[in-house]
Amino acid sequence: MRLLVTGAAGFIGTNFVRQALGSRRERVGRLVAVDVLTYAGNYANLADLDGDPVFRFVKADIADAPAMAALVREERIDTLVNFAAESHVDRSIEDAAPFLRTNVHGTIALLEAVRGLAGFRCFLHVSTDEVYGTIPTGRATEDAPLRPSSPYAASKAAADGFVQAYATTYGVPAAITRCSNNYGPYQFPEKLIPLFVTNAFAGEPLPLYGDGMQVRDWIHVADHCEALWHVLGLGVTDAPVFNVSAHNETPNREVTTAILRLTGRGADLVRHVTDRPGHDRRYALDASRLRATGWTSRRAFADGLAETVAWYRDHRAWWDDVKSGAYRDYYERMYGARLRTATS
Ligand code: NAD
Ligand code: TDX
Repeated sequence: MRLLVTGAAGFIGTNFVRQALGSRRERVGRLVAVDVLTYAGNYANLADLDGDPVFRFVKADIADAPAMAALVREERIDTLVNFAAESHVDRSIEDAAPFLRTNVHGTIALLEAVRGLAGFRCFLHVSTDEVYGTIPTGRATEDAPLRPSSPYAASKAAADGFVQAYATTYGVPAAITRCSNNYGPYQFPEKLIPLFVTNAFAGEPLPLYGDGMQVRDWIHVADHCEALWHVLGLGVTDAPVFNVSAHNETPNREVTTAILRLTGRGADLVRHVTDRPGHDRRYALDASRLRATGWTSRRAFADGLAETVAWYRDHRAWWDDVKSGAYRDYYERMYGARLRTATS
């Protein structure tokens, strides 16, 4: 495979690239990692791979259409995995514009880059369960209507539509995965689990939105990455959608209690803060379609969470660095006033 991985220095991209050059190495002839290094991208995650003869890191913007077209030709790319995105719901509520630019225009620029490319085999587009909106009961199948609630989710739903349109109209070989909430090493501490784990270790408050009874369907990032390899191995090309889930719906309060136990902290750190506007109450995905092809998640949530907490305990320098500078402004903007008026 001659792979282009976008968003490679982010959370899931990093885990995917490290898996590619580790356990999946025999499948990889070339791996070009593209990332523009926004606040969420961290070159340090990949720095030790520099010097590996199959690996190349390129700092570039996926929305730069000429740069993407030149790169896929120069590197004779046959497989593209698109992780690059603005990925945080709360930031999309502050400002939707970067979400439209990267998640929609960026995806179109990548689709244009591979349209008609000789030898191209698959555009694997990494999407999300958020496109279905809240799921009050049961689990969403791939045929559920798209009802995005946040600007982030709307941009991801739009990008999914463009991938399907390019497959149908221009014959770009493609597949789409929609995964539930990931957790694991290298996740930026704006998302629930790494935020609460790092705050707990630092003895800082845990800002739980609303009543904390919102449900998310957690999957370990390594299980998600294995599902992506599995889909690449299916040889599908007409932009089918595959939900990816460990069928592990858990209320945020329960996740918080587990984090407090694993970090040795008490419930006095929890603050009930003003809820996120438009907050989806429950996500739950039905992954039967992918499971019927032979994939299954392998990591139990209790074990995966314990390992993840241990990773953050052992990588304090990584998150101390990430939580400095602009992060402090973000944190004050997002949580300052809410924490000052919170109930415990
Ligand atoms: P992340 O925010 O940790 O990483 C995103 C990466 O994309 C960063 O390294 C960033 O620098 C890069 N990037 C942003 N804009 C770019 C641009 N214009 N050009 C090049 N690079 C750019 O996100 P993540 O959690 O790793 O998510 C990766 C993908 O998986 C996203 O598409 C997201 O929608 C999807 N997804 C995430 C989850 C989850 O729980 N984290 C679940 C389902 C799907
Ligand atoms: O400080 C917080 N307090 C809190 O109660 C944060 C950051 C979150 N929450 C709640 C909101 C959600 O119910 O925790 C839950 C998880 O929140 P996030 O980590 O922000 O994730 P979510 O909004 O569910 O979206 C995630 O899953 C799907 C990723 O951010 C997306 O990129 C992915 O597509």
